[in-house]
Amino acid sequence: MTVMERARGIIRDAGHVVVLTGAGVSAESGVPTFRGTGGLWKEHRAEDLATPEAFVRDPRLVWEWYGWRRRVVSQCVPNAAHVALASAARVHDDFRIVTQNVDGLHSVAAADSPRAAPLELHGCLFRLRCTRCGKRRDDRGVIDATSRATLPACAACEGLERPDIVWFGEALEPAVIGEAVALASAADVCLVVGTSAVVHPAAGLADLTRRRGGHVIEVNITDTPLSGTAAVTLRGPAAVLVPELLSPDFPE
Ligand code: BV8
Ligand code: ZN
Repeated sequence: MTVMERARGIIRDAGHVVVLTGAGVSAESGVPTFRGTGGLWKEHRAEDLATPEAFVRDPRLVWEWYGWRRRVVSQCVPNAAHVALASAARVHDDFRIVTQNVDGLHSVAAADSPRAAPLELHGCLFRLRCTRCGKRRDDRGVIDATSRATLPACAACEGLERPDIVWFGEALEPAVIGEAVALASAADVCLVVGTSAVVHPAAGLADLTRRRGGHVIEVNITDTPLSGTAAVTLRGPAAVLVPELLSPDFPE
């Protein structure tokens, strides 16, 4: 039996499936990953810019980075992995997608089906939040980060707006991480796709499934801290392996 056949069997027999994705699921859509070769931007590390301290210190630089990422991501479309995951979530009510990504590509792939909509642990590049009154709004426009005065401002209170994204050192929305923990704890399978599994508390979700007697299946091009305890590790690109794993003969 091949590892793919073993993985397909585990998913076929599963009642509850939770999927945890990271930047690797979007790599073949052209979205730069964090810790791969494209992980740097103008010699800055993501960890240095994606923090509340960096935003207080230099909101213009942080918005320049996010403006660049929004421009890059707005040219990207869901790949075969996003599409296969959305299809499985559409037909199976106990197949939920939890993502660390802020690129919104799972949401685009699920566009017509609320059930296939992902739980976005770390927020979204295309949603802004007012730092003064907390008002949120969806926005796909161009960010003018040429000066502090041109940065996005709240229509309600004129407060400076920030990306509605969870930065390092910031807590995840309690309701969001609470739902993710509940899903992972109840899952028979946690399918982990394209994450280096170094960022917590997201990376800890797979262990919750395993500790409750569930199986972890990992899809990645390299080893990660989860590889040693996964029931099956599928080595290769997500856009190839995920559609094969969830192919049309996915269980009735
Ligand atoms: C918090 C938004 C506390 C930003 C992001 C233990 C417990 C709790 C916290 C911590 C802890 N240990 C450390 C911490 C602190 C920190 C943390 O985890 N640091 C790490 C770096 C050590 N965690 C936090 O700060 C979190 N907050 O804990 O708050 C708290 C509690 C109460 C009150 C106050 C505070 C917040 C974490 C959220 C940070 N924000 N994103 C932005 O995007 O701009 S995380 C960021 O990293 C992205 O969201 C990204 O998704 C995430 C994880 O990275 P990956 O997705 O895994 O991407 P990466 O590039 O690393 O890896 C890509 C993988 O894909 C690789 O494995 C590669 O091999 C693979 N791949 C590549 N191509 C393919 C592929 N696989 C398949 N196919 C391919 N083609
Ligand atoms: Zn406001």
